Amino acid sequence: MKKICVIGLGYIGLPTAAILAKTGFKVHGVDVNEKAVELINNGKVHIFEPDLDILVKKAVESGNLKASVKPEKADVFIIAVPTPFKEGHKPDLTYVEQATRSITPYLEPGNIIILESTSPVGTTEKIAEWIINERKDLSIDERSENRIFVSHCPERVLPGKILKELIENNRIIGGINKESTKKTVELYKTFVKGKILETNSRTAEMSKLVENAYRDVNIAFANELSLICDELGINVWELIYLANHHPRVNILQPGPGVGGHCIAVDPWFIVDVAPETAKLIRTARLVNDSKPYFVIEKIKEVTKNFDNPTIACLGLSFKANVDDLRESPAVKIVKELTVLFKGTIYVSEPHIEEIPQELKGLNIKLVKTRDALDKADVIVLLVDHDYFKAIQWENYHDKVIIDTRGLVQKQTQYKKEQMNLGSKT
Ligand code: SAJ
Repeated sequence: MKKICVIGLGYIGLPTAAILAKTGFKVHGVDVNEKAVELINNGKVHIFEPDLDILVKKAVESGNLKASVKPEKADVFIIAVPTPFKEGHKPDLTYVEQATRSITPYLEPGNIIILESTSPVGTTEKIAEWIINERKDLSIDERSENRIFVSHCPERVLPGKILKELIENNRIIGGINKESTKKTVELYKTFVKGKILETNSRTAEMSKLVENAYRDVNIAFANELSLICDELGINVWELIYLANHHPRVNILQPGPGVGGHCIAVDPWFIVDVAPETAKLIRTARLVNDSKPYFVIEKIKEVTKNFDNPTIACLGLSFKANVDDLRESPAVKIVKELTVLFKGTIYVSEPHIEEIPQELKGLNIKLVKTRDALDKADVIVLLVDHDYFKAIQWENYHDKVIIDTRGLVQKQTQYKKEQMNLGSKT
């Protein structure tokens, strides 16, 4: 194993490619985004992830990482492309299929093909099938001389901590057969410090889906509590803080909804194959998806007494300290506010420099946080960025604040040293 071709240079593919290059492999990264390819070849990055820019720069300068829009022959092919859902929350495997078909002409006996993308059960076997159907000269029979190896090694890294978790997390590796698992384990052992757990491809696929569904269900529990507490006039942040002092209770934090490309998507892949049985998983999705509408209702309620309120929203990303806006509940809320209110909606998002495509043409102005705070009658805090935690919130007590993350309340109502500001999430 000397050369590795990584298909998809996004939040998973690019850090993986850069770490493999640092480990000493020759890495050929592939992406359909020509601008990203050009940036990477110049030692720059097109996404924000702490320290990724430094790592990519070094990898490119070392000569071990280069990017292109086309695959090349290699010993290992890693597929790290998106797996969104389409109409009816059905998994959309278009990108995985396109990635597979793009590498098929370059494959040779002995090659290892690894799927990192979170995928519905059976996808790794499908990849093998697509390849073999097109390349009759190759085989997945473990005894054949022309065999190729195909496995799933689901990515498990947390955006914001990707570089650390890529190395330190435990990994699950499941091949379409034992030999595929073994070959893939050998590769990951070169850079993973965590445990490497072996299984088959279907269990590996399901395991990743279950991990994210587990988190989704737990966040839904916190979000449901926030609705119940609102009805009962109880402070949900204090409630969770207190309940979490039980040795076996660890309730997560409510928020404006669940975003990102993983937790808001993956549980549907389980619901899709077990629609009658996956009742709790489906309900959790619905609870979390409905939370932005609850926030919008709250904003409507508090603005009733204003003639023409100036509204400022803090944060657009799907969670703290990242620039990723995918499936972000904050974006959904801001968008809806432009429909409900005539005035300009002021938005402050320290991690982006221009209004995202989805919000372009709407009555939104991207401003500095200080300007947003000064201008607003109503402040809607949507993301708990460290940047917003540093604000002295008591200075804004004359404003109406809708705090969807409990950040202001935690800072002003309890002593900071008493409250663990979200570190359990
Ligand atoms: N959230 C809450 N309350 C919480 C925790 C999170 O409202 O207490 C919200 C966040 O604000 C965000 C969403 O949930 O909108 C998801 O954030 P997250 O930090 O829970 O997870 P992701 O989507 O960034 O990453 C997850 C991780 N999965 C698990 O923790 C089980 C990560 O390890 C996976 O690699 C990633 O999904 C993925 O790519 O699948």
